[in-house]
Amino acid sequence: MSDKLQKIIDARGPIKKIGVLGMGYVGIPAAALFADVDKFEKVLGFQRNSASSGYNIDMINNGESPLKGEEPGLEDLLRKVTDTKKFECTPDFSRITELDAVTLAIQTPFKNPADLIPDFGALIEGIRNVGKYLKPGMLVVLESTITPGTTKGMAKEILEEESGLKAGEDFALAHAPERVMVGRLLKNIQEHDRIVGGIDEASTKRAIELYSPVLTKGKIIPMSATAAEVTKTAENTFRDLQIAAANQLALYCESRGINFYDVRAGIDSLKGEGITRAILWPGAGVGGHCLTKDTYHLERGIEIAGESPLDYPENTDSIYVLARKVNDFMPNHMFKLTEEALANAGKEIKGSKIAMLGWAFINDSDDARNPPSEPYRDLLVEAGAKVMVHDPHVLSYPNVEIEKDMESVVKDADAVVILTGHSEYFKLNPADVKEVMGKDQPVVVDGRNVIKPEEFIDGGFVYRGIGRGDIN
Ligand code: SAJ
Repeated sequence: MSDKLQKIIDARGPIKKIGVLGMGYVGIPAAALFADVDKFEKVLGFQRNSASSGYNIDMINNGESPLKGEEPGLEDLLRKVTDTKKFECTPDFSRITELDAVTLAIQTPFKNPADLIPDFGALIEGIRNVGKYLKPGMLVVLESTITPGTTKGMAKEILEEESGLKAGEDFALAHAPERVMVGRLLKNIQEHDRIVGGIDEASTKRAIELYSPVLTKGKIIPMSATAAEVTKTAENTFRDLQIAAANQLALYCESRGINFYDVRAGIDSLKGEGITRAILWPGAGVGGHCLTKDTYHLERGIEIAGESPLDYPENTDSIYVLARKVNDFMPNHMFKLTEEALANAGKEIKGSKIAMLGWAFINDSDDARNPPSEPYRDLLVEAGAKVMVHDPHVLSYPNVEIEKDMESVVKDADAVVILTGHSEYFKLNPADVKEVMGKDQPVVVDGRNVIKPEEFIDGGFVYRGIGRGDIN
């Protein structure tokens, strides 16, 4: 414990004023919840006044959420904390000097996963802005998902370079990764346990003081900054691995002519005595901003900062990277199923009209970051198909027409292909769909196990489904 830092923090007193950099899916709900804590006096949300997102500032200060999609409770909370001016959004980074703690919730995508190069541009700019106005005794927390080693490495270096202060002596520094999912942002922040990792004990202690008041059901799990970085990247990597395991088993079941869902129910039945066989769900692919990149953060973290050389079987791919490859393969498999089914109906992809149902990467959401639908659509277009896309939630997407009227998309289609498990697709009625398609041998391909195959086959459809080797 750096006594010097603890003394400076004690002299500064309890955290009263907080800043949040990055007014997005993580930063906005986090800032609003901080502002709703009685003992915190003021929260500033920092947003660059850029052409692409400057409009957020006025929206937020009017108590409106610029986030797309349903976020239960967020608008009411935003209105409450902006009406009282407890929460204010500003482009003026110099106001960081007023604060006791600053968090950074900025996207950390990968430029090129193949050679593990992340795009830390926006994060570095944010850290520099904090460094410029950093004062002794302040706490800086990285909430973004980052390569293990970044907090004690790049972040610490930039903050010290910009401020002339020393981390762990003059200011506190920690990593407290976000664990939110769209559609339940506030709930996740309040109810999920919070991993808090300081670069030293004083930093961890100060970060615990910041996050504890926001938690309702969740509890604080303290650890070192690097352990926190590995925890976050690993929890998403493990989820991706579990999904890949389900996808691979589904491909095996297809090749063996059996039903994955029977097998899954069978494996899942082994319970009790602490046995859990959590099998996730196969599907048309893995999208989003998290599972598609966090494996590479973890891999990079081992590659660039391994304390001791990694002991791992020679010339052997990391199972985590292999899992990424299996999950990235699923849109290709959807293409193969579509091709096969059309061939059964005496058709080719070339010249066929394909109705894609679902563009969002996750069900009942408008979030279309890295959607598996995109590589699937690209393969169809390349093969000469006419493609139309329906999604009830996604408003727009670069270079893709997203239709809201499902009938216009399904009309005259040779094949209907389900890519996202939106609730309304569970209600698809074979007779209605067949009528709108107007084909003798309509094709349906189910990438999310949302329809009952028998009903469609009895309705005259050629059916293909992920994992349904018993029917395909
Ligand atoms: N998916 C499957 N099969 C499954 C589960 C998901 O194919 O059984 C697909 C989904 O369709 C989607 C993708 O994987 O395309 C990701 O889905 P997700 O449910 O993991 O959603 P994310 O990426 O928004 O949320 C994950 C969560 N991480 C974990 O549960 C470990 C969430 O808790 C994190 O907060 C989030 O990443 C994040 O921000 O890191």
